[in-house]
Amino acid sequence: MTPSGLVTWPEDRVTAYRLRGHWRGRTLGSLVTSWADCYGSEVAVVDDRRQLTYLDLAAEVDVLAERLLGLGLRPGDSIVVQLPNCAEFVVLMLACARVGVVPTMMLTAHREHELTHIARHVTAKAIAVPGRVHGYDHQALARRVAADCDDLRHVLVAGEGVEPGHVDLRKLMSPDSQTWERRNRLDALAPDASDVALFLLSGGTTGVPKVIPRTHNDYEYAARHSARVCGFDRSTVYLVALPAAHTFPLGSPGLLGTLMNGGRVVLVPSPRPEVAFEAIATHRVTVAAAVPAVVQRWIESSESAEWDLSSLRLLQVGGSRLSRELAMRIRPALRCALQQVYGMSEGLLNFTRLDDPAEAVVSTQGRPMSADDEIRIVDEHGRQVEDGDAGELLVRGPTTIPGYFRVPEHNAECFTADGWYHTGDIVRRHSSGNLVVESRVKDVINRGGEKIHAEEIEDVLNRMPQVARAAAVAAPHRELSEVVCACVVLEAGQSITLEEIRDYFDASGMAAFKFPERLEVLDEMPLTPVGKIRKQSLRELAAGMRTLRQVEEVGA
Ligand code: OOB
Repeated sequence: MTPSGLVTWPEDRVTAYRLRGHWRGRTLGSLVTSWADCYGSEVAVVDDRRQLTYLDLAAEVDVLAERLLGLGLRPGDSIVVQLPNCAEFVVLMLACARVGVVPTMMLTAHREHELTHIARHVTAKAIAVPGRVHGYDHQALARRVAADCDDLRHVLVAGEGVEPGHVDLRKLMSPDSQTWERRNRLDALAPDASDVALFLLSGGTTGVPKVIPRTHNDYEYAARHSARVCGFDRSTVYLVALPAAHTFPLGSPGLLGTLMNGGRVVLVPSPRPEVAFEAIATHRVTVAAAVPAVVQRWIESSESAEWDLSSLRLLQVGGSRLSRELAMRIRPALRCALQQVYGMSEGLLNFTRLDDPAEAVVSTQGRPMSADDEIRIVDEHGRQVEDGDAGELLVRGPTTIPGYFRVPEHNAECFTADGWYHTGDIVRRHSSGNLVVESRVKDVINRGGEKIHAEEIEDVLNRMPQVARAAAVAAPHRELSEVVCACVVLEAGQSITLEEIRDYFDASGMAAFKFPERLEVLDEMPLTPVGKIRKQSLRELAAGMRTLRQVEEVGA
């Protein structure tokens, strides 16, 4: 059973995707048992506490699935999942899939503002958190969120010191003897493959939360087919160093694509070079996924590192634009092949292919995974541009959602009547046939791969008593590519510092990666003739290209 408020694909495309064998009618939960049958005592999942074979994984998934039902959770109910990279994350996500409970994937960096907003939007019945991470008390956070969300009844904790009233997730998943009866019972309860398997988040949590419902059918296809494109097989040892809740390491092909092929998933809590390199050396990792900001640090550290990285065959890079210059340094420094991944949680996945010419691999962001991904590159009037010209990318296909969850008015803006999703990315087609991402039209700041909606930052800035009017734009940053720049006009007689702004964001319960890192105090907001804030002028100002006076003169 799927939660209401869901936009579904039109019947003709459903039929086509089934007939072509993309959508197989298999739920993610049902895969776990077939993996156990195929790969049995091979190691499936490794984290810093333990390792699980495929048989262990299936046993824990089944036990947890049944106990989730025992807590009163029902098919279609959602659990907000805020777990770091650990085996419990994998077991919980698959246990949910086994019985049709829907995990909503949040980041450990998220705080009260994000968690409460999203928990309410999906009517979450439970929240899963770690104990402490870097000294931060997630149980206290979960308690505050639960107090603000009427439907949220259970706090599940994967960690030490589980507090009274909270549920110990590790105990909940510890298997008794695995019985065929349980397996059969759960098989009989399996959800429909066209139901929602998980909710992903798109960047911000503005007034209109963009929660992305991914069905079993489409997510299973994305992971399975992308694993084929990326050459995953039984020898694949895949490193999850980015947050596992992000669709890149989760299902593009990520940990799911690895498990589907009988490979091994290694989870580490952070992409820091010393942590990732130790895991690569210890577990003989063959494939890793990273964002450009992480690649930069890995390359810099590889020169002085004493770790043996010789097992690494493929580095997948995506999430934000990889410069050609950085791309060129990957093979000499890390001695592995590069694959660029231009994807989106909304579904479409583009990859450079393993046999693409070297030039296309370093200078393009790849092409769609599926032969049935339809793409159009259009100008501002929605007309197709000349081949090779830049325009906005529109897409529809077997992995691209037909709408966000419970936001009909917003869907009318982001999707055309005939189902094309406006990606907001400006792309052009390269002579190789691959796509190059040039810029974007949507008002998003891409901080090292984390997407931040400008509007969300502006809402907080505008609440500050010192601020008369505010705008948030991207300021360029050498490593992270972009950071948040707050542009403010002050109330008469007021002053403000970046420190004060950051403290205010902290007190508002915002995730730290959204805190402004640059501040421009302006006498007046540059406006367009219709009175909208002229963001382009502010971006140029934040880039230190011109003074505002010059910008106004030029841009008037
Ligand atoms: C991935 O997913 P999201 O949902 O966090 O962000 C999607 C947006 C894209 O629309 C684009 O603006 C940007 O992130 N992006 C890239 C890129 N990959 C994503 N921009 C330039 N170059 C790239 N290679 O970021 C995501 C999802 C699945 C796989 C990989 C990344």
